[in-house]
Amino acid sequence: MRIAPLQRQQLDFLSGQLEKLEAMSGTADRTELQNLQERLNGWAAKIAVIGQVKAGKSTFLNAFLGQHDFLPSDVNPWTSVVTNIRINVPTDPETGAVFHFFDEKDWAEIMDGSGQIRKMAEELLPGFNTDILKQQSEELREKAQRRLGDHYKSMLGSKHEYPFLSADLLKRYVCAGPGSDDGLTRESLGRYAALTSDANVFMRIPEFAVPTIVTDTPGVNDPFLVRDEVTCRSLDNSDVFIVVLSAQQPLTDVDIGLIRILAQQDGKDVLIFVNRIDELDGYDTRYESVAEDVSERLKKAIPEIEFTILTGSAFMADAALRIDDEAEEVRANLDTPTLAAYLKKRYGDVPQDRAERLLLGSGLVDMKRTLSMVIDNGSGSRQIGQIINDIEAQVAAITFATKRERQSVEDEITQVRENKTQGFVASLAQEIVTVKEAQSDLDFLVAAANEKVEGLVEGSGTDLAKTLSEKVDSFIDSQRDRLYALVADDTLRPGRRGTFDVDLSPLHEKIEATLHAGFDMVRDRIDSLLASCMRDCGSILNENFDDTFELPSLDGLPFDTFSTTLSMSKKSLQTTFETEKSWTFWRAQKVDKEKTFETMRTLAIAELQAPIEKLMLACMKAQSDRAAAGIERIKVMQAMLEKALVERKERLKEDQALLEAAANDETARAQMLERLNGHVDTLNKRLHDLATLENSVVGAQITEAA
Ligand SMILES: Nc1nc2c(ncn2[C@@H]2O[C@H](COP(=O)(O)OP(=O)(O)OP(=O)(O)O)[C@@H](O)[C@H]2O)c(=O)[nH]1
Ligand SMILES: [Mg+2]
Repeated sequence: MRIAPLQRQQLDFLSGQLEKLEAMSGTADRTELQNLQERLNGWAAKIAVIGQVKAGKSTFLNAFLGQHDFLPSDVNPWTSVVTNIRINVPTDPETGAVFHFFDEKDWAEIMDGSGQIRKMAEELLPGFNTDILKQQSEELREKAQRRLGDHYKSMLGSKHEYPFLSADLLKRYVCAGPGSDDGLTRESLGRYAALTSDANVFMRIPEFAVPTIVTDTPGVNDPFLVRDEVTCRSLDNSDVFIVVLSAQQPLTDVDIGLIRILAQQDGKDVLIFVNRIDELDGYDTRYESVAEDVSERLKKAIPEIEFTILTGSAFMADAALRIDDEAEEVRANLDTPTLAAYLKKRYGDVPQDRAERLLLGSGLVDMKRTLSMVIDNGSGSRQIGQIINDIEAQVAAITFATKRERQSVEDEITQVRENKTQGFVASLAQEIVTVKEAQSDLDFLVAAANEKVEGLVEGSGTDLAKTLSEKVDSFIDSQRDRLYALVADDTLRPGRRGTFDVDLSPLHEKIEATLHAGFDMVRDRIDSLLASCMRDCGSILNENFDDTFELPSLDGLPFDTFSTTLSMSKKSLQTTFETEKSWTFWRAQKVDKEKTFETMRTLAIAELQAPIEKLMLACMKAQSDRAAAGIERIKVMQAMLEKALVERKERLKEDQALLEAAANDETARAQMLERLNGHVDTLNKRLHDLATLENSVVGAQITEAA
C-alpha cells in the first residue's frame, strides 16, 4: 500500500510547475526559484506517536516501519529519547543516524533539578515524591560520569553521526532502564542515553510516497521527565499525532489533557489507536465497548472535535513480521478463535493466511490507510500553501517584468520603423535611469520594512515580559488577603494544615490570555507593516512604469494564532507556614504572616520564571516566523523583479548601441525590426504560459485548502 499517493502527485505537480517557471524566467538568475524547489523537496509529513509509558508506542512504530525489534521496545528498557525516523527525505543520507547531545545550558538546567521536572511529575503522578526526582537528576549525572568518565563534559553540545543503522546502535542512545548499568559492557544499553537530547534516523521505505518524519517519544507519564521540553518541542513541530492507548486502561485524565492540547493546535490531526486489544479477554466483543468508551469520554471532554479511533494490537503486527525461532510459536498463540471472530466482526473478512490474519487484526493496515488519507487531505498543507503563495508571487513578478519588456520592445519597434532613432536613444537612456532608481527604491523599502518588523517583535518581547511579570505580581499580591484570613490573631486555627496552598490555575488562565492577546496584537501590526511594504513596492512600479503590477497576496503565512504544547503545568504552590520560635509548643503556634507571604512570593517567582520565559519565547518565535515568511515573500518578488529589470537594462544598452549604428542603414534597420518582432512573439507566448501556470497553481491551492 502506498502512503499518501495524492500528496505525492501534488508535490510533483508543483515541482513541475516550478521547473516550467524556471524555463520561463529567461536568462535571469534562478536562485529564488531554486530555493522554492528546495523548500518543496524538504516538505515532509510529520507524525508523532505519543502515549503513556508501555502503551506500545515503539512496538507500534516498528510494525509501522516493517521492522522487527528496531526501536528498543520491551518491558525493559524504555524509550527515553525523542527519536525522529526520517523516511525518504531527499536531502538526507539513504541510511544512518545522528544523535545530538544536550548542550551545556540544557544540561545545567537538568542538573539543578529545576522546577521543570518537578512540575510535570507533580501534575502527572499525584503524590510523587519530588525528592526522588532531584535524586534522579543526580543519578543521571553520575551515570554519565561513570559510563563516559569526565569525557562526558566535552560531549555536551556535540553529536555522533553514523553512516549505517542497527538496532544495537539505537539501544546505546535512545533507551534507559534498570539493569542497563549492571555488569554490561561499556558499549551496551543506554550508554549515551543520559546525554542524548534527540535521535535522528534516516531510512528509505518505498511504501511511503512522500517524505515522512515519524517521531517516537518517551511515555508521557515517564517519571524521568528531564526531556519533557524536548518532547514538547517535537510535538509542536508535528502535524499528525497518533495517541497510543492501552486497551486495558484506556484514557486517563493525563491522556485527555494531552489530547486537548494537541487537538487545539490549528490544522493538526489526532488519531487514537487503542492498542493491546489482544490482552482483553473476549476482545472480539469487548473491543467495541472499549472504543465507545474512549469515544464518549473524548466527546465529553473535547466536544468540538471528532476523533478517529482505531483498535488493534502492535504485538500482532510484530509477530507477523518476525522470522526468528520463536516466531511461529508466538503467531500460533495469537491466532485464536477470538481473533477470527474479531476479524469477522470488525472487517467482515478472515484471511486464509495466518500472518495476514495477524496483520489485519493488528489494525496496522487500518492505521496506514487512515494516515494516508489524513496526509492526502492536507496535513501539513500550511507549508505547501505558503510555497504556492510564494510561487504566485514569483509568477506575478515575472509577468510584470515580461509585460514591461514587451511594452518597451514595442516602443522600440515603432521608433525603428519610423526611423526616429535619435529621440529613442535618449528615451532608452532615460529608461535605464528609471530602472536603476526603481531598483534602489525597492531595496530601500524592503530593508526598512525588515528592520521595522524585527524591531516590532523585539519590542513586543519586552512589553510582553513586563505585562506577564505584572500579572504574576498582582496574582501573588492577591494571595496576601487569603493568607491573612487563614491566620487569625497570628495563630493558626486549630485543625489547619501546616502549609499555605495556592491554586495557580487562575494565573495560568491569565498568562495564557495575555500571551494570546499579545500575539494577536503584534500579528496585526506585523501584517499591516507587510501589507504596506507590499503596497509601496507596487506603487513604485506603477509610478515608474506604465503597466500595473498585480500585488502578490500575503495570505497563507504561518501562525495565524499562537498555540504551543509547552505549558505551565504546575497547578499549585505550597508554602510551609513560617512560625516564630517559641518554648510554648503546647500553645497554638504563632505564625509570621509577612515572612510566610514573602517566602511564598520567592518560591512562586522561582518556580514560574522558567516556564513563563519559555512560553514567551515560543510566542515571540511564532511572531518572528510569521514576519520572516512575509518579508521572504516580498523579497522573493523584489528579487525576481530586480533580475528582470537588470536584464532589461542590459538589453536596452545593447539596443542603444545597435540603434545608433543603424541610424542611416536601411538593411540593418529591417534586420533589427525582424529580431524585435520575434522577441515580442516570444514575450507573448511567455505571458500566455505564465497565465496558464498561474491558473493551475491557484487551482492546486484550492485543492490543498479543501
Ligand atoms: N500483548 C501485547 N503486548 C504489547 C502490545 N504492544 C506492545 N506490547 C508489549 O509491551 C511492552 C512495551 O512496549 P513498547 O513498545 O516498548 O512500549 P512503549 O510505549 O514504547 O514504552 P515506553 O517507551 O517505555 O514508553 C513490550 O514488551 C511489548 O512487546 C500489544 O499490542 N499487545
Ligand atoms: Mg518506547
